[in-house]
Amino acid sequence: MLRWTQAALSRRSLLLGGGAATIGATTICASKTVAQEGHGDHGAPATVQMSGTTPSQHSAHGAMITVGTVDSDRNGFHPTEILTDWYTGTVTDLPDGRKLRTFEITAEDKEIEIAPGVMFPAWTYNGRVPGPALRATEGERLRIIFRNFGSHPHSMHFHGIHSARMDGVPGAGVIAPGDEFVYEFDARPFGCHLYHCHALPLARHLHKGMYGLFVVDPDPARHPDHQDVAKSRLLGSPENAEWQELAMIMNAFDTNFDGENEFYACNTIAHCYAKEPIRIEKDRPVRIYLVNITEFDPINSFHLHGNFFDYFDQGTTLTPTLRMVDLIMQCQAQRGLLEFTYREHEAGLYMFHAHQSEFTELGWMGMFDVVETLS
Ligand SMILES: [Cu+2]
Repeated sequence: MLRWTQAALSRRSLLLGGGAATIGATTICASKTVAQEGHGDHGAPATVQMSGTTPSQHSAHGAMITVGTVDSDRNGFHPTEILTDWYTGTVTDLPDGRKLRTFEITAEDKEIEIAPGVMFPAWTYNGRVPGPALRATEGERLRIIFRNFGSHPHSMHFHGIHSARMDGVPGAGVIAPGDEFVYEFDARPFGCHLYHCHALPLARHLHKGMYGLFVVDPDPARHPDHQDVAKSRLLGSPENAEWQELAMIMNAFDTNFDGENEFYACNTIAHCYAKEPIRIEKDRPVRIYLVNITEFDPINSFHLHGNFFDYFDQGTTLTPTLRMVDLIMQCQAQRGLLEFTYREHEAGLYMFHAHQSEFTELGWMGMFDVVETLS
């Protein structure tokens, strides 16, 4: 039997060479085999293998896509539902007339399936990766009741403005298994933020899955110069209902714990939106709340096919920080809003993916299915 060492086994050779538990899902699907002309000086035809399910969606990247399906019921979360599943907590009135918004979050150890047949021993918020997408409105008082049912110390560190003792770092909100901590602070600034565990060692707690979106909608009354834009971002307003809003977290998984990622994804499941394209109506604008929480690789990116978008870095402005771009990059923990429309396009499948080709092939690629109307 071969003795394999980490040093002898790069992630590429691991993925391409076979022989370990992480291999099964990345082999190319063989349910339908198509012969194709070989390249240049190769006499024999190359073999291109395509998924038998929806080949038209897969061919653009040479069918480099996982085989089979992930059991979302067993995971307890579905990538399509994660896109629009905002957790708005419960709202009550404070004596001073402000709103108090309360969230309840638990940390749990949970094995999840991140690609067909590939199980990952995750640490989760509320049993899912990414954790719930919290959504509040600027100026509210927030109360987050955090209970640690996991096997390690954990915390919730919020990107935003708050006091030192609410920071979720060791000595200020990192709690032992079985304990509870209540974070409380005002919702500010408005924007597209995130929360994550800040227990040490940090990289370990991050790549195990402890992160999620923390969106603070602008209060239109506070932004008279851009009131229409603020209203369009305020969840529940008629102006907001016009938009197709999507929550996306670019993440990755180090399945053999060698400090490098073997799988990349948007919302955890490799190739999930390639297999189940995201349906959007062509006449309605799209807004993506995008976060990069990929550990180990310094930069991730988002590239949109056949279209350009406006970008609001960190979501803290009501005017774009970049206009008419088809690619943005985000360093670790960077995030922002993307806004675009396919109104002038013909209906069809439009790809989006990281423009790091390796990330694309290892799971971070999906499709928008632009349709006339959603049935
Ligand atoms: Cu943690």
